[in-house]
Amino acid sequence: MRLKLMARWAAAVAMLLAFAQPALAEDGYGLWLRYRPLAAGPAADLATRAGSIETEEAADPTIAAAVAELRRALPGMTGRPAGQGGTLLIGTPASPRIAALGLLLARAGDDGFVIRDVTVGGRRLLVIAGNRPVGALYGAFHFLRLAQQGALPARLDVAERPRVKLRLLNHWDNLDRTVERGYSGQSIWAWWKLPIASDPRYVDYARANASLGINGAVLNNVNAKPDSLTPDWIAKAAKVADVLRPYGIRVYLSARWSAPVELKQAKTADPLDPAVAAWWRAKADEIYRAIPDFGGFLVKANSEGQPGPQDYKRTHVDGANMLAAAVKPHGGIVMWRAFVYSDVDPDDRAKQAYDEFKPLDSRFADNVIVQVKNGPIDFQPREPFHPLFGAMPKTPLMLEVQITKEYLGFATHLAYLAPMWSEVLAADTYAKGRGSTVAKVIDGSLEGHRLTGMAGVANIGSDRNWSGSIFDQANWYAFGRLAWNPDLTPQAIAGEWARQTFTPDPAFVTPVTAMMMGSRQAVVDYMTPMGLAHLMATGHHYGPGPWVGDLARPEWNPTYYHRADKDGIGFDRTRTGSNAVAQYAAPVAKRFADKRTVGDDFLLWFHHVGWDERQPSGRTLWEELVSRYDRGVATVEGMQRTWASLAPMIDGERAAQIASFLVIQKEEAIWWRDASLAYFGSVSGRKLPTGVRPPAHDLQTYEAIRHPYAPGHH
Ligand code: BDP
Repeated sequence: MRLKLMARWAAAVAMLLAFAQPALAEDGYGLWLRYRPLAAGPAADLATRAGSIETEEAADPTIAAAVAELRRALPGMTGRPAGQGGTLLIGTPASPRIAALGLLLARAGDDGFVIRDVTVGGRRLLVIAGNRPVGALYGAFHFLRLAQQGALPARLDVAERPRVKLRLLNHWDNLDRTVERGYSGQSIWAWWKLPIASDPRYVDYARANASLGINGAVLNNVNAKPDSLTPDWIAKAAKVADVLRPYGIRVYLSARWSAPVELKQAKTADPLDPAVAAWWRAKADEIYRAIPDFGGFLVKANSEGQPGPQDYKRTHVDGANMLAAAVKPHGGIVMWRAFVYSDVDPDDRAKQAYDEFKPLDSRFADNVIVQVKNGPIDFQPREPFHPLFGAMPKTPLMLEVQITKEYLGFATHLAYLAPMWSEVLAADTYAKGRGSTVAKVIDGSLEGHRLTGMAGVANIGSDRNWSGSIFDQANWYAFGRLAWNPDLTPQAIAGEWARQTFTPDPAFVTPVTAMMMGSRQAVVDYMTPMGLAHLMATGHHYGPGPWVGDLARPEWNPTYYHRADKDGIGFDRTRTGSNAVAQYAAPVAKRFADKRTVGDDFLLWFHHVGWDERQPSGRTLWEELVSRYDRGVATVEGMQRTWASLAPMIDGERAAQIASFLVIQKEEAIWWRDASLAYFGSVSGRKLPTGVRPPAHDLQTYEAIRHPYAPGHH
């Protein structure tokens, strides 16, 4: 009996030790690469299998980076000095020991890896191999991802390869180190000190990206300055490229269309003018001399006042193909953005990209890929998938999502975005019948495209915790994981992130994952429920502004998007309205066009609905909206409670920051709810249902709120 008790007691202590976090300073800098001590069992197992790291390719910088990462990680996790225990061999078939193993590396493709426990000469060996060094590097990070989560399978046999070729961060970073829509400090690129002084942070940035398989970074804002193409700035970019290169990350630049004119080196930027084409060719040659593996250009043209080929009565094709020809001899590409909305007032902004780009299908050069935002308007908390995904079969399309939370509460609101991105990736375009998902469009499998990609607008800055908040790190993480494999589930990604970032203890991971999974819907509910969109305040986009209706262009105004009047609310995009539904394949259009089948996520996106129209719940639309705003606030309150119960399980520093940000989120959720209800109540003339808390202030008070110093706007 006593023995039994003692055994139980010992087991309990072991459990406690297993999950107890040492009192190490945790400020978030380590991201998901913390490599903290594992529980005794997994630590011993890891040491037995990977105590000493060996390679025959140490001269390769990428293999060297992989070995360095393993050596940095393993002693911390196993609690044993490096060099003891079992052997981990890493490399490519260039290594005779690896070549001899016959690992079936075809499964790894160009960029993937195989991780296997094998037995050689009676000795057990753990092998991480790729066909190219970068694959081995990804394999090393994948191995560490598995190990950090607690327990490795008894026999490892993993083979993975990325589904998408270009897995890119788009930095909206300006040359003065401000960041457009950035909420995490300054740009991490300390341009002014480059190219002479680098920064150790660039290496940690590269490690974090490589751990996810991110293989490219556009360094500067899509609203680009011509200066970034001058020799001085090319030298700075080249220095960054040198640091990122061993980690398999290529550098790209956003190009300003009118650069040749603004730099006073050409009289025009007309893409069909031979002198202009020659200027870009020479510019590309110059860049490639400094950055031999330069990835290519990202271009925002004829959108939001940016210059472009249309200024010369030319098309996106003329522009993109001219640039593509300049980088082609060097193997570069052009990512041409479809995010266009121009100075001409469209009847429905949601239709413009499709109208402009669809007729151009099949006309782009083979090293051009068109970059399409997830939804037809602009990174709103929820949008239907962009109709172009089902409409340009002959053109490679890449998906652009926004990791930085311009429209989802900046850095302080906890909103895990993987559910939003997965919703789009899983959306069925019906372009070639059922199952033609956006994921299959962007991974090239639907139409057999080889140039494929996914880009995320980075949320990375100079803040010590990189992303402005700990939970925003999960969005960087989730972006990389989904770009690697668009079919991973948001739930699984949240789990692996939480285990590595905090602790593998299921008592923590299960509730935190549930909290993350519900967080984006909460934002939808308290900001823009039921298909509403673009209701934020002007300029900085901080807080609610549904009443704004006096801006110069119609489609800048929230009133343009919600169309609320005394009878109803919502944008009629059916045949009786703008007919944007017609841009979708027939089965999708049919579903969206019918109020009974569209579903309440997109009801007001596609329909103008009477305030008193009954919803499936039995409530009127007005009552339903009210209940959504309340649900959003209640979810945030629930998140606060969850966090209060979990916080003691992690370090005080991160726990306290998260708790304080949840206070901000709750206040702002209430602000959104109250201001929106005050406004829509005044427009509709409907009273709040009994028992519902009235807004704290009157409408005028909300309308008068100004925030001239809100971050991120330039
Ligand atoms: C909008 C942002 C703006 C960007 C634009 C873009 O408000 O700052 O320049 O997207 O994607 O959402 O180009």
